[in-house]
Amino acid sequence: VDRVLRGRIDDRFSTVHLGGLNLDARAARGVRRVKILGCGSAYHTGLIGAQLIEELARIPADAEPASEFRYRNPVVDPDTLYIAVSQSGETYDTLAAVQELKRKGARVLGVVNVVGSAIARETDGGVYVHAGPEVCVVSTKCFTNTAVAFALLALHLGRIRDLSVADGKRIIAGLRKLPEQIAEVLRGEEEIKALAAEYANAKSMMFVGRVRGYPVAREASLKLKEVSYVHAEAYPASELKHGPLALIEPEVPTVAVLPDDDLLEKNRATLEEIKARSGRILAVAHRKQEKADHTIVVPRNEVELDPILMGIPLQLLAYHTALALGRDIDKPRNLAKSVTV
Ligand code: F1P
Repeated sequence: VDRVLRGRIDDRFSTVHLGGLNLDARAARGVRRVKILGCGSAYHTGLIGAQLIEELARIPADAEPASEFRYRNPVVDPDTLYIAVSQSGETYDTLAAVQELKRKGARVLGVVNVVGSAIARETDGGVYVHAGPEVCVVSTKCFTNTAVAFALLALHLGRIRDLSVADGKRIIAGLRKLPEQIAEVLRGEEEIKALAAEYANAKSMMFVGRVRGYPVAREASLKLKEVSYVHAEAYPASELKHGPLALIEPEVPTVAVLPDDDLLEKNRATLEEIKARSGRILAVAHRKQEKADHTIVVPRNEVELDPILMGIPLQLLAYHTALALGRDIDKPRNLAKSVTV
């Protein structure tokens, strides 16, 4: 995270320097909508990015799997800013979506880790994520850094539009705190290892979150599947009652992501619904949750930045679940570093 922040923040004016963005203030003011495209973890960081852009820059934004977008003859709108997200910069579905957009005359930016990769070359500009060349098959560091890159981009767009200096300062202070807070979460590894041993034999795992917690729940579910091969599902918390509650039983524990934001009470009601069906609950929250069987407590930051920090203990949970089950985490089955077909 230090690397993605380095040299990019101007504290005096609470602004951000994103050298390769290629989007001047006039163009940034003309953006009416943002559409983010990526696959797998990259799509999930896109969901976080879309929320950050809506919250900090007040531009309507959403994310879609690039692998769907490319096949549906999308309407391409000149006032929409398209953003392609990719760790490797080579994922074929994402590249194909970018090429389709370029053919239709769209402006496309990249949020990419690998410098000079195909997606970095094809896009009009963008933000490098600087997660380092040593990233593994399964996105972890890159996931976190991409989310931080989106926070920088959202802050940048927000300050050009109508984000106040005070809010800019608040977000910048939050970003600066992240490296130490991440270190603090990592210091809790032994506790997470013990929890992983406890939950590793689950028949299936449910992951839920509401708004800021939802992309985190999706990513945690994917991470668990990718490295441990434990079946997992992720739902927006309010969707539980529209069907998936039927799956809740003691052998199907739920991981609930509950930031201390204005939705906490609603999220607690979800825990009650799960408990009423004898479901076990592992909460990730800013304070101990009485309804949960276990809580992993993460440090507080600015609410907009919660998804960045809350994902990290769940990456560790997936990692230790995989180890507890004897999986080879460096060579997860059926997975390549970049999916180029
Ligand atoms: C996209 C992705 C990764 C996933 C795996 C397969 O890669 O879906 O999120 O962990 O490596 O590919 P990328 O476009 O971010 O390189």
